Amino acid sequence: MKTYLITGGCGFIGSNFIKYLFSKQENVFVINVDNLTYAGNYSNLQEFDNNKNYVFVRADIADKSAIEVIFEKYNIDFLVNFAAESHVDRSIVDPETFIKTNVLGTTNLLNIAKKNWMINNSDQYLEGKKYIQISTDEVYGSLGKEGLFTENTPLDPHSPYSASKASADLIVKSFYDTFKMPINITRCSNNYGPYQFPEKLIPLVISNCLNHENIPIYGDGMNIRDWLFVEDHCSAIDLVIDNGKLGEVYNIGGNNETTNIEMVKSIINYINKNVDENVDENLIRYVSDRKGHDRRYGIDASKIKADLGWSPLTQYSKGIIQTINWYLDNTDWLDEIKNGKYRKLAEKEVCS
Ligand code: NAD
Ligand code: TDX
Repeated sequence: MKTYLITGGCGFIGSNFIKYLFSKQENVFVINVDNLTYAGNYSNLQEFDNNKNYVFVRADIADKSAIEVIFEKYNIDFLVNFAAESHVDRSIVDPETFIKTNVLGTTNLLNIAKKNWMINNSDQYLEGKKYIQISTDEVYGSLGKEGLFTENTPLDPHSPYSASKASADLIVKSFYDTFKMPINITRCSNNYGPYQFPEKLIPLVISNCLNHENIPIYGDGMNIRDWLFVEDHCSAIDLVIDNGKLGEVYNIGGNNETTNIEMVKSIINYINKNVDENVDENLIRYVSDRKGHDRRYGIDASKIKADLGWSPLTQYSKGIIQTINWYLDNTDWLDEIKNGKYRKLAEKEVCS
């Protein structure tokens, strides 16, 4: 039985990852630490309420005593850090919150994991322990028309969000270089799928289509993102946890680049044909560009493919339809997430 401390498990990718873990093997114990910010939804994992191998703890990853108590109580094998402030637009308005969680929170987790896993202040660690930092392709900055990000591309973040993630990556790396702490860092491209907060482009477009609201396109709509179905991200992380070589960074991506406007139009057209003929491209509104807007992301995932045998299973054309249909089937989730009902429920009912 392996014990996973998952942080940020009530968010988009974390909740998909916990579902993935339990679907793949029953022989796991999961402690989900999440402080339920606006982006965290306790209800995403309510199906595990009565699972004896699942524990939810409401805590901030930057809270020393809360994290220490968890390490005292449980014999943690893997710490997988998903917890983060994750929205670029919010980081432009309020950078400090991003530094607190993404940089100081990560440092706190590293310090406490090191203290608990290191043997007698040496470079030796208890067998089988590992810290995995869930990072992003945004740390590499922006690409021109040609080329892809490899693990050796220099870090060149532009937004306070990506700068905070790059800072965290460097702190994680420093714990490997200085203390030989067992770590991996993963850097993934844009994810899409169920349970994504509707401030991010894909669920925002679906939600606005359903409500006949305008769809804001930043700048000329020609920025390019490399989309990966969230379950394929989860399978890659799972492989890195089990087989990633200590100290290594692994890029993860779907080799599926598209311009924002092309992607938005394809969603609108699918909804027009299959759901509501009153939804059409007239909803699109070109608005001022995001400050510091990265033009193009594209991941070279050849290292994780060659070294760990990973490959994505979901084609974008199928994954996007599956995703649109998930939001259509879960309009209650969309409505209630917007008014924060699930978070309020958790505040009342969940112990910390
Ligand atoms: P999200 O915003 O949906 O979820 C973040 C979760 O972390 C929420 O449940 C929130 O409550 C929790 N959280 C925030 N601050 C916390 C704190 N101080 N203490 C405890 N919990 C806290 O984010 P996501 O899209 O699921 O992203 C998860 C991770 O993956 C992030 O680290 C992000 O940088 C990275 N990532 C995301 C994408 C993407 O496309 N969404 C791509 C690559 C990497
Ligand atoms: O209303 C919008 N209009 C628009 O044109 C929004 C919300 C976004 N956009 C553009 C900006 C980006 O070019 O769409 C693209 C995607 O935007 P987001 O969904 O905000 O994602 P992005 O900024 O690319 O970052 C995402 O992927 C990498 C996640 O939010 C990050 O957490 C992850 O690290």
